Amino acid sequence: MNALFPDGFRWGAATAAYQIEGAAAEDGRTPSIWDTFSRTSGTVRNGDTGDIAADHYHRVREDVALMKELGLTDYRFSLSWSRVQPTGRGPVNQKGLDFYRGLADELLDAGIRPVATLYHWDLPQELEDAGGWPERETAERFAEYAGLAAEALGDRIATWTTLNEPWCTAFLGYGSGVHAPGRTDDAAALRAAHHLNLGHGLAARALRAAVPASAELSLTLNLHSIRPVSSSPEDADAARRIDAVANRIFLDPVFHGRLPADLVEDTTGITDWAFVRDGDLEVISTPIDSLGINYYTPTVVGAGVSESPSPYPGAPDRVRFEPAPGSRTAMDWPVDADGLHELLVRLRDELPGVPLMITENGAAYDDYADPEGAVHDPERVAYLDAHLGAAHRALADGVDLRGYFLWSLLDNFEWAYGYGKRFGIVHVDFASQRRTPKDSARWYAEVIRRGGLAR
Ligand code: GCO
Repeated sequence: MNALFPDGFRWGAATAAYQIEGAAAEDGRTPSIWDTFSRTSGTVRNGDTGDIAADHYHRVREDVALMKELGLTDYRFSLSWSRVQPTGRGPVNQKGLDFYRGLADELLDAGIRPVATLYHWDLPQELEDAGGWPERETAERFAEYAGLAAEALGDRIATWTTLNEPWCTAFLGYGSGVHAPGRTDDAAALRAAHHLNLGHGLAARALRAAVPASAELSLTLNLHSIRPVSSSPEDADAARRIDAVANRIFLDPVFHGRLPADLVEDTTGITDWAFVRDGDLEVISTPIDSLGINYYTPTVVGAGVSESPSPYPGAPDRVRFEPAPGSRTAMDWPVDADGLHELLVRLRDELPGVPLMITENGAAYDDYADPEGAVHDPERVAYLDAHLGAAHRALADGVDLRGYFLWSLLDNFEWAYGYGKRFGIVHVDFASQRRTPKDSARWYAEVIRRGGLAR
C-alpha cells in the first residue's frame, strides 16, 4: 500500500535570495550583511560569496520551467530586502520589485503558488551599521519593508512568511558569530531574538493591513528536536535549557504572548530583559495562519560543558552536545527521521489549531555529474523518503500538516560552507550555470505525481 498524502497537500521546494540570485550589485541592490561577511577573510570556506551564486536573477524562466516539470504545487523563495528597499530605509526600488513581480507571474502562469519569505538572513548593511537586530529600530524598519512589499506584491503572493529561522539570525549571527554579521555577544544575541520576535509581530500587522484576506501569514522556525542522553535530572535539565533558548524563546511569545520564565532565569547575568517593553508581547502574538518548521537533524544533549563561543546563551557551562547515532550527510549531520515525527507530534499537542508546514528538509551530499551527465544521489532519495515517511506517520497521528518544502531546489551558496555543500535536487555546475536534475528530482516528481510514497 502506498503512503498517500491528503488531497490538497502542498508539494514544494525552497530557496533563499542570497543563496541563489547572484546579481549582487545589479538594478539598485545594495549590500547586505552577507555581502560584507562573505568578503571578510576567514568567514566563508574558499572565500566564496553570493555575487553570482546560481545566477537565478537572470534565469528565472528556466528555473520556473524546471519547477513546472517537477510538478511542484508551491515554491518558497525569499525577497532580498536590499534589492526591494536599498539600504533598508526610504522608497522602494522599482527594478528590485519588478524582479519579484516577474518571478511571481512566471510561477502563477505555471500554476505554482508563490510562498514568499521576507527575511532570510540578509539584513541591509546600513541597518547593521546602525546596530542591527539587537536594536529595536531594526524591527520597526522591518515592518515598514513588509508593508512596502505587501503593497507591491500582495495581489500575487499566496503565503507570506515574515522570518526564516530567527534562531540562526540571533544566535549564529550575534552569539557564536559563524553567520553574518559575525558578532560574539550573548547579550546582543538575546536582544536580537526579542527584536526579531517584535519585527515578526509588527510585520504580521503590516501585512494583514495590506494583503488580500485570502493570503496566509506565517513564520518559519528551525525548532530543535531535543533528546536528552539519559533520563537523569541533570540531562533533563540540559534539554530544558536548550528547549528554552532554541524553541520556547520564539514559540512562547508568538503563540502565547509570554516570555519563558526559565529562560529569563537561565540568562540572568547576561541580561535583565529590560528591552522588552509593555505591549511588545501583544504585538508579537498577533495571530498568524500557520507555522513553518525547518528540520534536518535532532539535537542530543546532556549535562556538561560545550564549546565557546556558543550559540546558546546561558547554557555553555551546563550543556554538552552529542552526535546522534546513524549515517551522516555531507554536513556531518546525523540522519534521523524520527526527530521530525517527534517534533510534529509535540506541536500537535502544544499548538492545537495551528496548521503546520515543513518549510525545509533535505540533505547535502557530495554529488557530481557522471560522464553521461547524470547525477545519481541515492542517499538523498533515501533521506527524503525517510523524512516524508515520518511526515506521513505524523499525519496518521493527527498532526495538521499542510505541506512539505524540500530544501533545496538548486545547489547553492551554503552560507559559511560556500559552494562546497550541495543541497539541491537539481545539480548546478557553477562555472557554466548548467542545471541537471539529479535522480532525486525525478524521484520527487514521481512522489508528487503519485501523491505520496511508494510502499
Ligand atoms: C536554513 C536555511 C537554509 C540552509 C539549509 C541548510 O534556513 O537553515 O534556510 O538557508 O541552506 O538549512 O543548512
